[in-house]
Amino acid sequence: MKIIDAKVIVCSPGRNFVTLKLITDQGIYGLGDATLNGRELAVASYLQDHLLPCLIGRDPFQTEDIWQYFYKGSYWRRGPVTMSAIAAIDVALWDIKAKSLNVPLYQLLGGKSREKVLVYCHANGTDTAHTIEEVQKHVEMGYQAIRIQSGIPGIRSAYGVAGKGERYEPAGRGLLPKVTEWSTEKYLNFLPGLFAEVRKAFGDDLLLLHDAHHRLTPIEAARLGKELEPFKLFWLEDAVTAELQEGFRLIRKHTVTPLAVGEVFNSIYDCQQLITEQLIDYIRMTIVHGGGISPLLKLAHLAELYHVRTGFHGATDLSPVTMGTALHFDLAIHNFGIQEHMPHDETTESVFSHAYYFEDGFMYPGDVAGHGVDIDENLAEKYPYQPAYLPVNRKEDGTLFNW
Ligand code: EZ4
Ligand code: CO
Repeated sequence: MKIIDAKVIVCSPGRNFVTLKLITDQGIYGLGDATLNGRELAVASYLQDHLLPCLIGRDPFQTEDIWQYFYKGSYWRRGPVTMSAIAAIDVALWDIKAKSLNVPLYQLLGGKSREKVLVYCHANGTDTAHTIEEVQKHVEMGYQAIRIQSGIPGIRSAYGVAGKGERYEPAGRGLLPKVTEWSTEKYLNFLPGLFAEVRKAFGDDLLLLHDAHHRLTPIEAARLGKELEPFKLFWLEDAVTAELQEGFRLIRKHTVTPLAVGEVFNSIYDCQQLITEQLIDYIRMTIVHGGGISPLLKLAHLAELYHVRTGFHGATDLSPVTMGTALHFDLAIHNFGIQEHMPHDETTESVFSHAYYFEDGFMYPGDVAGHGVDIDENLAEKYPYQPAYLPVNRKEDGTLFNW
């Protein structure tokens, strides 16, 4: 079998996505996601101009050699643009392999280690009362694990919160990023009270998560982790920025609140110390930004040795192709923890058909051959790329801060 053609499809059905289609001489094709929020065209060019010409004529079953060819062979390693491009190729190749063998992708990754995939959703409100309403809504939908974010008194805009009645979407359309506002002091003073109210309203069984979105220093995160201990979080996510992996040692010394990190990581070397020193509990680096299935399998197996479980990123800027692929991965690996599920809007769903589905708090990848996600290219053409960016964040005095 040979790859004879490759196409990069950039579209914006509700939000921007970059999708790679690899076509073989036997009529079988595979799809991969190459979406990097706010940097979509850079990845599209990296694929189109630099990688795809080298793929024509290759045997799609050689997933490992092709991965190494683009990783080691480029000389310039790592980085989100490079790794998202390689991921798209890798996922499309695994899709082709599974389709050719006529098996669902999870069969190639170890087979079923479980029957269904535990997912968490997002409940976000403008204040405590609204957040509790949103939690209630998601409990009624069957979710057993819920990430909780809320507006903070005295701050104009908080991370992860939509306007009342609107859907939360991280990227905003337009040529300039939106600017949000931040105060660590107000946040730290508010958050424990929010979780106290949520626990009081919903009891102990509901799994609760929270994303601090890289906004704290290690000692601030230690304080927050300690103050949240009575409310037994499933995890505290992205407590600090993680370029400095040993920052997590300090948090760990002070709190037993479980820690998750990694949605911006793109290499196993971004988290090898976090894993081998057991400084975290969940690793969030996911298939699209981490270079694909091939390296993520290595990461999951390394993490398994150190009691670290997976909790893959699954926001709307990861396309349905990544969601479907992640669900096969989650079903197969032994040290799966939880999967983020932020449903795509109807326009996205109309362009990407998929075999995966949600039922009673769990997701299922479906049993069709491959990863089970397809794209309607004619419909995709009706939604051309539109510039859109993640926000930037400033403290109340104007200092640029982590978003
Ligand atoms: O920052 O999707 O856990 N989810 C998140 C998201 C991400 C955006 C950007 O990739 O933190 O809001
Ligand atoms: Co996050």
